[in-house]
Amino acid sequence: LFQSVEMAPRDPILGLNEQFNADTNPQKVNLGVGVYYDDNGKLPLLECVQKAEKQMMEAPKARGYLPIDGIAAYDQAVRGLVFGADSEPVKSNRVATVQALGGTGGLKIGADFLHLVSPKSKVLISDPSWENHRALFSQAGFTVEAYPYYSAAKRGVDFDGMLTALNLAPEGTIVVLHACCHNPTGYDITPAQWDQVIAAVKSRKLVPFLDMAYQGFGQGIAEDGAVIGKFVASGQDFFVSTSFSKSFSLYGERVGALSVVCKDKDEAGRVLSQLKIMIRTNYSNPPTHGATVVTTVLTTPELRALWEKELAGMRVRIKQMREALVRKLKAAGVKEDMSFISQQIGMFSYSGLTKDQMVRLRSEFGVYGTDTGRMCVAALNSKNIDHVCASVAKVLSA
Ligand code: PLP
Ligand code: TYF
Repeated sequence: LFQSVEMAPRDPILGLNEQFNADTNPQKVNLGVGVYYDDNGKLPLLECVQKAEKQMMEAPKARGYLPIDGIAAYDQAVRGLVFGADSEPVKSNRVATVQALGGTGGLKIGADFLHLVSPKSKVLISDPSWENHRALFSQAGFTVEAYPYYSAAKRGVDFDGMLTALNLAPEGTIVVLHACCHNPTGYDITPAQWDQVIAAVKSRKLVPFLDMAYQGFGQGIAEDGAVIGKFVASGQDFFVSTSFSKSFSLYGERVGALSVVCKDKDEAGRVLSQLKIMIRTNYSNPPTHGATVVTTVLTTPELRALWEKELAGMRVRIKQMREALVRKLKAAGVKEDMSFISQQIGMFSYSGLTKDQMVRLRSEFGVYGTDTGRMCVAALNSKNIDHVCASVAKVLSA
């Protein structure tokens, strides 16, 4: 049975971790995977999470099966965060939300459901995008193509290219959009450009699928979520996947969600019933711990305020690292203008370095980024940044 099974390629990002772990260079720095580390290079355990867990331990609960769509209070808290508790679609009960296994789980439930209702549609992802977008929608049975997004020449978004591609897409095409903090480039479109994208998507009758994995890492929780309000105002049906992996530093708990904005309550009820089948046939129902933590934090005013403060702390530290990177690269002798790094947003920087340069960074200096030149700025700290800057300067100078 397995004789002809071929070895699958490693995940280009997660595979780097294995290589990093095996590296004996004492100065090694992992800027590969998109994970936020604090200034001591440690994965943070947020105080709001610790307090919520303490509260949960004080009144321990048995762990029965959860409903298929997850903890009701969690789904409600997600709707409140993503759309606003008093927003029209939430008040009208026309948003179907299910708890999911991370943002990836939300995307996959959405992809499986879309394949059920619209199997012939094509999926468009950004060029480049988080590679799992392509893999996941392909695995769900779709043909996946890309719309132009990043222009190396412009060091920014090829917005004309993006808009042209959307305007040429056949009706029903599913368009995956990064709600904020574009992965991998670090370049977002402006609010005015969002208006144009939304108008194009609506007039071409495309199906928008917003991936929100970094809410709070750009400008702020509300600012980063503003695009959702714009889609609601445009009066379209759309999908939103939510991830709390980064914003709660709860990577391993797999806490996320999928929300589908429908025309009315009746439609949302029918959509929810189908989403539940997708879940039921995959893993029956989701786990309790992470979602209970997030619900406790989001619904307890002091913990919510603490979370917002801690998330702001992560956001501000990343911005400081971007500025330090620009300054220290210059001080290390880099002639090119690297100020674009502080115009980028979120956890990543597309550095503009070539594959050969990235390979040299790894093999000669123990500095790990992806072959595409992406570096996770959120893994820089006051102790490793000088080594990173000196290494980049050496690689760029020869
Ligand atoms: N979408 C994007 C753009 C991401 O960068 C990530 C990162 O992991 C995810 C989705 C998946 O999030 P999660 O780890 O919660 O599944
Ligand atoms: O882009 C990243 O680095 C994160 C983490 O298959 C990640 O989104 C990377 C690859 C992957 C799953 C998560």
